[in-house]
Amino acid sequence: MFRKVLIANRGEIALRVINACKELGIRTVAVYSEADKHSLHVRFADEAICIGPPRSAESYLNVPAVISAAEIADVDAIHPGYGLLSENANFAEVCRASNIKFIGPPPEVTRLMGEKEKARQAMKRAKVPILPGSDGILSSEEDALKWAKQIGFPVIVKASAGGGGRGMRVIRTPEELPALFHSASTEAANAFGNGDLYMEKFIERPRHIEFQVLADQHGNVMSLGERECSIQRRHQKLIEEAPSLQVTPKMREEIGKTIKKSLEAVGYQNAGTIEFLMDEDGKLYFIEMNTRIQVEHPVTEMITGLDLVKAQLRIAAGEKLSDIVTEPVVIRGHSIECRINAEHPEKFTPSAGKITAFNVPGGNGVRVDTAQYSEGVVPPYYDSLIAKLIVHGKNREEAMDRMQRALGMFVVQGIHTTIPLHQKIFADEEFRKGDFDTKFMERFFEKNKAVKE
Ligand code: MV4
Repeated sequence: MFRKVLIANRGEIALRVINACKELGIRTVAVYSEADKHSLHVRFADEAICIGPPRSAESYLNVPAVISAAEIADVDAIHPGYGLLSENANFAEVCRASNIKFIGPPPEVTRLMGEKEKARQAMKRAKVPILPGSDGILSSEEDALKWAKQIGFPVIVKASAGGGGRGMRVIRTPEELPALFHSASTEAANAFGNGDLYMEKFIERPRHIEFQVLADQHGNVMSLGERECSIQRRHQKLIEEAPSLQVTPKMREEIGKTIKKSLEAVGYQNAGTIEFLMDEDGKLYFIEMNTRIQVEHPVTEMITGLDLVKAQLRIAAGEKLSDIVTEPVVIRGHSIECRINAEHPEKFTPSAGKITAFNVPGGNGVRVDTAQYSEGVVPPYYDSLIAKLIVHGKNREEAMDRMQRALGMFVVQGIHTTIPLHQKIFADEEFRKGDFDTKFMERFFEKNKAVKE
């Protein structure tokens, strides 16, 4: 096992990794920006090194600064958390060249999955179901029109280097194709430095369902079931749950087997998530893969009893999956996570500042992952996630009732948060039935006549 690990992140996930390291007897090194001097990840790590000014580009995303800290502290490995450098293949390569273990997949695999169109073709070869779509990058407007006619309108063009909805356009008629093709490509080129687009059949009301996987460094891959992540707004997830009411044990097993084969074929390692869209007929189609630990990993931990971050560390240290997951994985009960963001609950504008009062709920079946505390400050420079409220119950009903109880006891004063929004969602009938898709939040705001912009 590693002797010492640097955590190249901040906030709740930095603390989450520190927790896992402490339980495995690993020394921890925090890095922090000037804005995070009083953060809990700095306080609870064994050592802490300031790596630069507040802006992420000058601190948490500054590869030479992070690597220098790792060398000064003499660590064996770096855990990147999520976001920031976690899916940066160049960073993983620098780690490799510096003889520091990057806790994640090899850079080659990260790079493959980062090129969405290549990832799609790789999954297709491995017999994972994909949506009807273009065979490769669209070479021109004419090529796009040819594919659209073959696939059938509506179609969607997506940036191959993309993610998060940028460089994406839904095209419903041949007439609107030229303008949308060019605006998507320009947007992608500006955002990612690469204007390459591919095309898929557009699903009007998909559900977003993702599968958690673990893979060791000896070629063994294991699927840990799915999470339902359709409750999103502007490509930001708000609520995640596991298992999905729409995935039957048979589907779970079949998709699990296919995933296992496909990730063995690409040489996947460590934790990862395979994203699917579910169409109106309940069929699942691969859309992309995330090569990191995700924000919503706790819901999978709650229903499987596994510790995914500890598993990441043990895998990276060379342990076999069969020594980490020693019993058959059984899905127990139901888990839901609410993302508590420092945001105006309806306008979704960031709300930075000092937290004047902070009461975290607890009790049976409640888990809170946070790095916030009373009198602490939410800086304006970073992601607005300040806490994750996770519940576990014997079934979805109990989990929802527990969430409502816990939301009512979660007090955050001094800044705006999404807590009131979550309370309204958990009182919504459509949500409680579990019958929703990725358009749920649009309908929800319409129903509640809330301020939209
Ligand atoms: C789609 C789609 C419908 N059809 N692909 C949005 C982000 C990106 N990762 C994938 N996205 C979508 N891809 C096809 N072929 C609809 C979306 C989509 C979406 C997906 C998941 C969760 C929320 C979403 C919100 C809007 C659009």
